[in-house]
Amino acid sequence: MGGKLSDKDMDQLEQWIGTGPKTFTLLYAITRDGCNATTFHQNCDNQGATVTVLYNPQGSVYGGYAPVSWISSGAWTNNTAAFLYQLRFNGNDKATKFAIRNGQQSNACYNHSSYGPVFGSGNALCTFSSTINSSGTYFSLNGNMDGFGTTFDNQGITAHQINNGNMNVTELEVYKVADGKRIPTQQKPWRKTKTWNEKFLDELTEDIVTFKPLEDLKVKDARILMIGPVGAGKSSFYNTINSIFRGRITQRAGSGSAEQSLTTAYTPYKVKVKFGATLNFRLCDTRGLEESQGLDVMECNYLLDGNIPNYYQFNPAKPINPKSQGFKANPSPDDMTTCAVFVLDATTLEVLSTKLIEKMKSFQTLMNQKGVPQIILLTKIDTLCKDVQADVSSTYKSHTVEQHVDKAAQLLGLPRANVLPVRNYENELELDDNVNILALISLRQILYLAEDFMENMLEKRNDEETEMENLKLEN
Ligand SMILES: Nc1nc2c(ncn2[C@@H]2O[C@H](COP(=O)(O)OP(=O)(O)O)[C@@H](O)[C@H]2O)c(=O)[nH]1
Ligand SMILES: [Mg+2]
Repeated sequence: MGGKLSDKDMDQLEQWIGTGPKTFTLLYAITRDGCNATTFHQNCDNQGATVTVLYNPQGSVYGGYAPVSWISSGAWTNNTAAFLYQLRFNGNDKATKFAIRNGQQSNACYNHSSYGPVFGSGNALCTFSSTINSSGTYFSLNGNMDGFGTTFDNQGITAHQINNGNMNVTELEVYKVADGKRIPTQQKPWRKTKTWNEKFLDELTEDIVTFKPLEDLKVKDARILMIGPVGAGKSSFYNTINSIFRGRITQRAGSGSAEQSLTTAYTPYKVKVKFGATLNFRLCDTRGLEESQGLDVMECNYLLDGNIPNYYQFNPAKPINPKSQGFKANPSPDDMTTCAVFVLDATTLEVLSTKLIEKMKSFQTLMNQKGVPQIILLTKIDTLCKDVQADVSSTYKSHTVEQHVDKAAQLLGLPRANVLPVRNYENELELDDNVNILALISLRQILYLAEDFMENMLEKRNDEETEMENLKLEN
């Protein structure tokens, strides 16, 4: 396997051949096997129908279809089904089939042990003879297309309009063509993970259940602060995580599509596992990020430092200040935010207002000053991509999701690795392993960053204490 021919190209060739679904197996490639007639015949003789494909440095792709086996006898193939074709010219799609002319079928292909693939009398397409050495980035084939149009119907197109007037190629491939249904080539994931199965789900669950903030820091629960526009899916993310650990769909955080933010209080939700234990982090729901009336920079600052009491009811008309009731003037490490999560709806990235983006950036400035790690949770990827909607396990293979991850990373100037796509539960009655895996991959990453932050905090505190000691000693 592993040829250059794309699925789309195979579809086109299959259509031109016209006798049903076909599989394509790479028999010969000059960059892999060397360019010489002997190897070509060793690999391709007696293999049945084949297609020869030439790729040139100008981005043109063309070749010929041989309906019966290549042989080394010096004989001509007599067959009406042979054809030449072009797929691309100068990098642009240009799909044309050049069928054999009436009465020319006895000159379809020329089989000779010292020649590579040859089509048509007088060289409609003669690829090469003997051995051709690579000239670095390409092979300068010694064939030609001088007789193009004699055996095959050229439809007014010249050889120049197919091979750019030269026989240089970056690759020449010969595929065996057989009846059968192709399995589309598996797309390479743009982000690698372990295989998605029950074992991986168990491993993620275990990592999260055993997560514990550093003992020395006296932090009981790591606070994860969720920030984002109304309707982005903050409450839904908490519900999704809580559902996973409860083993059933839960809806503790009210979610919906109200114009104004449904969530108006600072709610540091905890997550309970099915039988009793509580996990050592809190997912903190805040109110939305509307341009006016939404969470502002001062409030964000207080949230990061841990000044705002649990369940504090935000009041846009009366912003919180150090004199407000419950304001924690001396927050403990347990109150501090250890990781900030920007929750963004993947489908609205393009239409986020500049004001909103600026607001998030001003929050980031604060976070950077305090060293608080930042993550983007990209929600609703199911409505972005049909493949993901059908099967969440294709998230890291979806090109559409990848593009939106890139876009989100650029938006807030974060590394791509800090953008985590998720698909929240929104309309389900039953849990789904793949939805769980995707959500837990994200949550685990968030907890890792929170852990890094706490380690930094501890180191800083220890260093400060040592310095104080040293100062005392000096005096
Ligand atoms: N299809 C889909 N809908 C979602 C997803 N996440 C949230 N929603 C829906 O988006 C709406 C707003 O979600 P919500 O959690 O209330 O947003 P919040 O304002 O940020 O708390 C709700 O109707 C959710 O059901 C998701 O991943 N996929
Ligand atoms: Mg909410």
